[in-house]
Amino acid sequence: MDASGHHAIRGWSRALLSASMLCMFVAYAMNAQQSRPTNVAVIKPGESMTNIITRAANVVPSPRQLAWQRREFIGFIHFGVNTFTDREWGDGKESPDIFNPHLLDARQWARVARDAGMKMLIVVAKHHDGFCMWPSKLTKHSVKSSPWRGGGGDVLADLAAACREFGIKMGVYLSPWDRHEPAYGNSPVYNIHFANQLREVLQKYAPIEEVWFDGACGEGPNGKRQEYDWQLYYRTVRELAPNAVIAIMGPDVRWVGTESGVGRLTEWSVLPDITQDVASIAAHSQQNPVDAGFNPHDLTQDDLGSREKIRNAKTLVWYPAETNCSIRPGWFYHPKEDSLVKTPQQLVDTYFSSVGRNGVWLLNLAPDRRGLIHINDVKSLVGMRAILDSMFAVNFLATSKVKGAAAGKGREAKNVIDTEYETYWMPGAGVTAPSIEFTLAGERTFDVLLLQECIMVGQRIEKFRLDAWQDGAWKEITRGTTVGYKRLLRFPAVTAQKVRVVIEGSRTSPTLSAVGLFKSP
Ligand code: FUL
Repeated sequence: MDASGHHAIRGWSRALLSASMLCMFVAYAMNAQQSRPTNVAVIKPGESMTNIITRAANVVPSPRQLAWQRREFIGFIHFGVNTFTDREWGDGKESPDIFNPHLLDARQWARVARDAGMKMLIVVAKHHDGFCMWPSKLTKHSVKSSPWRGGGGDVLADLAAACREFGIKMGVYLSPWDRHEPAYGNSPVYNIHFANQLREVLQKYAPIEEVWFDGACGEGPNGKRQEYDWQLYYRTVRELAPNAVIAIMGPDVRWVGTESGVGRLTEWSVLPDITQDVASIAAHSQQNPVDAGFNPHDLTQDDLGSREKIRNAKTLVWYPAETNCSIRPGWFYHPKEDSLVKTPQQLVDTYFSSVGRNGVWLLNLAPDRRGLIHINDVKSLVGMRAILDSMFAVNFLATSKVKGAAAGKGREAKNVIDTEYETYWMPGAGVTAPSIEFTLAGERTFDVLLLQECIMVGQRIEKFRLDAWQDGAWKEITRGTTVGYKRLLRFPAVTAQKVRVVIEGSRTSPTLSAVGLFKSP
């Protein structure tokens, strides 16, 4: 994405197989798919719409995608030479002398993140300016050449230790676009250089759980354009950080399409034609089937995964949304933005528009020139956490009587109010419009609805509503379309003792892992 928030799609390559090769491998791929649920499905030419929809309903996240989704809320750290030049994009000519965060305390970053509820911090190890936050052996342009700690500092090492201490995971952002590196633009040479940088980072600061690749790609110093070898980068990540999701310009996690922290009201995690390389899906069916044929394209439209969109798909892939935004207007720290930090209420709203819309929320923090997260940002995060903790403290359904026809043992309606995500309610086979009813312990006033599908089974719900029993009749309170991993809806407060969730449409028998009703403070 460039500074104006527009995704740079220059340089995205499309690997398309010839039609004949495609047909040759389809049969093989289909068999490979049938053995166990995977995060990719191949559609046979001429397959019926009903079949395609059933296939879509059975695509599931890979284990690493599932672990990532369950983190829900993660943080970004934008910190580097731009912090000292008051810029958003450096040009690579910055002197390392300017980098001196004399009070840098990565423990403060990790503590603030942990206390806010974040489960991971993704640190910018190298931004477009090429200045490395770790003492890379592959360039002099790093913390090693700076006055900070006499050249002995290492931001990544400090953060890795702090994340371990505070029980959160670590991810890295490494910009392929490098405005300092002379080899940039000399494609084969730079690709090896970049893969080796990745290698350094993934080995030295293991375990890394997310690798964030941005699409920006500018001119090299020799005026030549750099062709990125994504396949080499992916192989390097898979080899050294097998649990890491590769995000944005990668096959595991998709950019939601804006930088406002607002996901779609209808957010499908199963998308058509993210990869078209059917042959490689077959060849890699036991491992990373999506990687080799990964085909990044513009995914910013409103509708990415409806029936209409997948009607002509060749492949279907689990490709969930990461919803990013910054706590300040910029990604990097600027003193003039100290008064422009999002308020606790704005952060709560963003929680609803990201996590509450089937996304993982990636919130950026920008440590200042001292190397600390500014007090204004800390206060907003603490305020947000207090609101969310009080809002979700009591689920009024936890003590309710639950009624809903179930597929059988282990799929009972009461599973939606235990606290296990793994247990779920599922109506009988072929029932795509069931409802589930709750009789609360007494009359309660609530204004937040939570729904969760069990995505280990797939994403299926297309349309639902919440009704409350009032004055002798069911009254509609709110409604929505997709659910996915988590859906949160707010509405004007309602008082009732009996409610029901009506699923009005689903791709096949739906599941619900959790249903909750809460009251905002
Ligand atoms: C973009 C970059 O160009 C911005 O500077 C920032 O790092 C953002 C998260 O990604 O593509």
